[in-house]
Amino acid sequence: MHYVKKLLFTAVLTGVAHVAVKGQQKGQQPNVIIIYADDLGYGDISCNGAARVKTPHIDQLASEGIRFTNGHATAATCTPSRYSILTGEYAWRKKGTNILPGNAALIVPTDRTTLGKVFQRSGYRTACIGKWHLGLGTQGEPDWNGEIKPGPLETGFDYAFFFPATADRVPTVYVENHRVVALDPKDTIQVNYQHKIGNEPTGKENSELLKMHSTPGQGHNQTIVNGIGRIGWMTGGQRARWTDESLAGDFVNQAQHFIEEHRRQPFFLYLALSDIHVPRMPDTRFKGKSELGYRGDVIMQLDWSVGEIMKTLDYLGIAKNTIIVFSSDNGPVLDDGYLDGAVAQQNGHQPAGAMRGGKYSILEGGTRVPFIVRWPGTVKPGVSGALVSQVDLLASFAAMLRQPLPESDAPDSWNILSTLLGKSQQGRSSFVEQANTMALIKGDWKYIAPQRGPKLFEAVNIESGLDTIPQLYNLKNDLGEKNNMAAAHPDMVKEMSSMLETIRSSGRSR
Ligand code: NG6
Ligand code: CA
Repeated sequence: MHYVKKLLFTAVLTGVAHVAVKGQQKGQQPNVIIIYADDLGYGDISCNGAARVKTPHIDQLASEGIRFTNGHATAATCTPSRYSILTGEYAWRKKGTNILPGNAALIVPTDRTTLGKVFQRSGYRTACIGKWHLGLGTQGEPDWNGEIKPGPLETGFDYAFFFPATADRVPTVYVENHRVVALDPKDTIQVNYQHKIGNEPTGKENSELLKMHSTPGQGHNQTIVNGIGRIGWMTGGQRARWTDESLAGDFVNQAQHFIEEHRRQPFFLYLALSDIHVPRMPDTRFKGKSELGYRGDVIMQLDWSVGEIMKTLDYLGIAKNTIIVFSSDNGPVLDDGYLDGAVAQQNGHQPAGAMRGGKYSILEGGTRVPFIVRWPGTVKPGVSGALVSQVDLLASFAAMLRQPLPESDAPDSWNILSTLLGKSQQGRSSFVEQANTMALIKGDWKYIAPQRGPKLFEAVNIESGLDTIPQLYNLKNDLGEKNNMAAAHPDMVKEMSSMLETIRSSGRSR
């Protein structure tokens, strides 16, 4: 007994020492982890002012790094923002990059530099874990029961563990590399986005089976999986279906495993968490724990996930050699199709902070999101108001790794490495936002191109920011975009609209 105990004790001691010394080799290129939240608003984290929900781990990340107050996704929805972060190109340059159904073909080019390939070329091991939503296969539907490719492995990742689209879209299964995880070959998967297939209950016909109801008129009432109606119909793959309550834990486990396995070599991890996208169905540890309904609970869950990643780095002794970038793919929404308490229990919480608009909107709430960079010991903690975007990560990390970028690739990704690392307060001088129309930010000014459309997206209760007349705002004095100054500054409107046109027609802004 004594011997066993002693042996165990020694093993633990040497194990830890081993990890701490070996894990953090001097002069090694830093590991990079991008933690990409889904639909998290600027004001949803306490370091950006949220008072009704606490995010201690994200706050810690911010206090140990740089908290950017003018950091952007390129678009106000998921697919285009993710397209941009991985390709370094504005998504509006490429057709078919709006919100994809769950059976769409891959939209990321396989023959161009991607964020993952930048790291691969420098000898990093790369992984994509979490939500994909960039399509799979070449055309038509991918073969869910066979080899699912091309996908992440063909666009820069050595390893991938993900779900295909969104948590509210079928197929609700995990894919590891090219295969659905735990698929029973006798129970093949079929997916359809046009009409019902199979005879499984749907939210529309069997609402008595739902554990969370969809918002009337907002769809989400097709095949029921795990007591939740989804977008799209699916049949088969029973054993392979995920449990929503376990999504966060499953992705964190996979991430921890990847980090631990690659702790001795440089790695790049793109960790695209599903929180806080709908359906918001928190693990029991978080269910009912916030004052804001399930939406607040999954903010706590997201914060927990971030904390687990930070703890893993500490435990392995590689925190100082790991850059973490934390951000979100678009702004916030309360009711995105399910009655999960987000509206009923808003409790004064302002998910977009002081900004107008949110997900789907061209107003600042649409793309200005949490944006934190931490690199302990190298990046001096602070707050930065520099204009930075996720589209710049590709060129910036390429610069860090001294990778030349072909002229034709990543046409909108700017090298702002020194800004991201806090050595410069100067970010991009201009930036294009996308949500049903386009907007150009240049210095303190924002110009929104005229576009017909509803003023309010009623279903989600979010101001669209669309107008048939040009809009011009001074973001420095008017972050809430209340005072349209276009009529008073016709020259500025002319200058900015023609600059936007040049960026559009020239095919590049880098
Ligand atoms: C919308 C869905 C919404 C969400 C969104 C994609 C309806 C009515 N709404 O079409 O629930 O899934 O697509 O969100 O179907 S994103 O964050 O992936 O862009
Ligand atoms: Ca999203």
